[in-house]
Amino acid sequence: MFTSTTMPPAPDVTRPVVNSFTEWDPLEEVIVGIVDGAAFPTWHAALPPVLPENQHETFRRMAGKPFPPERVAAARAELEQFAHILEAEGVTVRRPEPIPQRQPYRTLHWTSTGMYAAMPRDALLVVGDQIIECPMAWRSRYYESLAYRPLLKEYFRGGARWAAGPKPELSDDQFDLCWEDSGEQLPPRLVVTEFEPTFDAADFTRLGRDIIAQKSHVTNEFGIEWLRRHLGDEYRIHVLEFADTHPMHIDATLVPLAPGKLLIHPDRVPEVPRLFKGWDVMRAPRPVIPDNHPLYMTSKWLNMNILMLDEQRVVVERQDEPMIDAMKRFGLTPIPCDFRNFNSFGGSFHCATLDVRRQGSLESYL
Ligand code: DAV
Repeated sequence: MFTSTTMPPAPDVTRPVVNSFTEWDPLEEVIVGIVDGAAFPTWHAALPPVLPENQHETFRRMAGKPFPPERVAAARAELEQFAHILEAEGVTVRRPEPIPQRQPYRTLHWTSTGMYAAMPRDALLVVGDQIIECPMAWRSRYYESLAYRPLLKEYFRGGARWAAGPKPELSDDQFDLCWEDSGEQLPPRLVVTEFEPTFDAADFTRLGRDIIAQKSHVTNEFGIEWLRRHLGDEYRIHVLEFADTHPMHIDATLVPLAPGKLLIHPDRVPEVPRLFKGWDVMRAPRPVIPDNHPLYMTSKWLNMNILMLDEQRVVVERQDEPMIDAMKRFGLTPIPCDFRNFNSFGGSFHCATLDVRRQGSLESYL
């Protein structure tokens, strides 16, 4: 286990401790999530719109109970391997501190238990030299960012800007309690209302001055507007709509790989958005995860959820040969890593990480 108390080596070039403007500038420091104590969340109306149909019964039955220990152990081992691979590539790896996930907490309106600190990409957004704690829409994720507080404090002391979206009440007004699946209808009916701002960082993808966002079952217009105003005139947030009937997180739909290189979901992005005119576009190959492999929270399109170490090197799931081949054909250098057991918990390399520091500065690419 890597500890987050070891200080990272000082970088050769003085740049802010938090510095990341894109998904592809050369990576220097990254937070990798942990699955310690991972538990099924308390059942709530926000879950069924995004959980796979075949998991609803399990989530209702197992609410507040730990995920199967053998699955947690297998995912933990893959996370360790992933961390080793990143270190071997010259990246400093940091880890959150485990916090109790099954201990009930309460607010004025409701009680819940937690879930995990496996996906830093959802809870924290890095834009330039600032790190933002997201106002997440799931009650089970209300305190998730606490696992990262030792790191946030350290980065702040090191000169980073540290901010947080307004903590949402997540009262019943925040949710469409009569939500029903709108089937293939687009745009889909979303479970989150405009009561207060909510967003997960994973509904945004960064290309320097331009940030692409989507509305989803966790990210509302109010949340996007809060972020737009918070970031100010230096950034342009573009809200795109995709052919995704159950949107939650953009990072298995539209994935910028490098300047001029874009990976898209072949069905959810039937037409390349005009913003990307002139870019080389690769349609993701169909995922190869077998049907009997448990995916508690997502579709199989996690094959797209890659991590760029720079404009060339990309971490890809080892068994995902079609994606490895596609990346090579696209001129990239895939670094294979076993991650299928981690995938069960709802994400892959992009979800499991937060790029705290990359080289580079604020530029325009669109
Ligand atoms: O395709 O089910 C996965 C994104 C996870 N952050 C999907 C979305």
